[in-house]
Amino acid sequence: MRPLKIGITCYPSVGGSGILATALGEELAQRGHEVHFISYERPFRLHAGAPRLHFHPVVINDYELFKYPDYTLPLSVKMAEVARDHALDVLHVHYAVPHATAAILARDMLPAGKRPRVVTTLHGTDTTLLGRDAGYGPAIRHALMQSDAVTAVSAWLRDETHRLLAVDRPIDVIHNFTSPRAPVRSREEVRRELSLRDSEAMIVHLSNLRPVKRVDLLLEAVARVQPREAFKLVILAGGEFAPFADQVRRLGIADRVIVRPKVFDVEDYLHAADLGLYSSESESFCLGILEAMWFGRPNVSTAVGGVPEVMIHGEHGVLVPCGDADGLARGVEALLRDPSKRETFGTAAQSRAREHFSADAIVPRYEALYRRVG
Ligand code: GMT
Repeated sequence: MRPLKIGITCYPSVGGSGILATALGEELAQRGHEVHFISYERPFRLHAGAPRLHFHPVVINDYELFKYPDYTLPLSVKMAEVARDHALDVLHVHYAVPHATAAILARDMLPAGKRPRVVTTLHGTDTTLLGRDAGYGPAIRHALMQSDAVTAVSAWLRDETHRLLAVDRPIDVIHNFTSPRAPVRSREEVRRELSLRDSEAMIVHLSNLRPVKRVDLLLEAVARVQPREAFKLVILAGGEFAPFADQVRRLGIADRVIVRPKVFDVEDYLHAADLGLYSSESESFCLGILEAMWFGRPNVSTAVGGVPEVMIHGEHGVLVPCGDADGLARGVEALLRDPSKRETFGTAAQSRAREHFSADAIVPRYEALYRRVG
């Protein structure tokens, strides 16, 4: 079958949807397709120089008439331009707001026969947060109904979208995947950089620190873990940690928490970690959990949203009720005091990640979808 020409739009900033979209674009290009990223900045994990991968920046003009700079219109114009100039088969947008609306507008700007198919992938708060907002919900619903295909990164998110947005059309579930690079530094080198004692386990948390991640609960849980000198929490921060500094001091855990902002070599830290810890109040999937699983690490997490589709309680780690700081602390303690349980969970987690959530398991699902709507 002939290779496809695929436009991808996503948020280029640190977040799961941009990470997934970037990895998908790179995998599609490696599989012979021509991939065009369209966004206001180059996606932060997009490696330079890969063949068949292109980046088209969207220029936003801040006219004094506008109280707020508009992104949707210049994005739609750039989408139409790239679709026309490169004869795109598909425009695949990640995170519905405002990408799906811009794509529908771009498609409508083009003459019949020159219009790309629009595939919208829902990632989470586009439905669960913005979908509930009366100022966004109807526009999101319209864009989803007008898309040629809609996917969600978990069955939970699919169901939430049907429920919250009354979207009466099929939504395909295509789970996220991860295709991490091999770690560059050894476990020992990373632990040395972090000044971890041999007796200290490394708990890792990767996130953009947005409110939905409940970093306050994460810190509360960590403060309850005993013995307190048995671990360090390493936060790979994709957002500002400063708002949590007072809580760290108040809980007396400043010597237990290490923050590394804007880390790009996450693989080194995941490989060096002993377990992952997540406390979100909502997650359509939680890529951070999957990334730790890929490296054979168990996770302790709140059992919210699509997380139980990623890891199974008692097989790949520990799941506790949403908001349960004590439950998270007890889960961490159970894994810290039992290395063989960590090993068993980690091995099963790695097998699950590499079998169900690898690029080879997932990317062909997107390729088949593109050809189905094409
Ligand atoms: O929905 C968001 O908050 C944005 C997105 C992001 O960029 O961080 O996170 C969502 O997409 C990720 C990739 O599909 C999922 O792993 C996250 O669970 C999901 N976040 C939420 O649902 C809160």
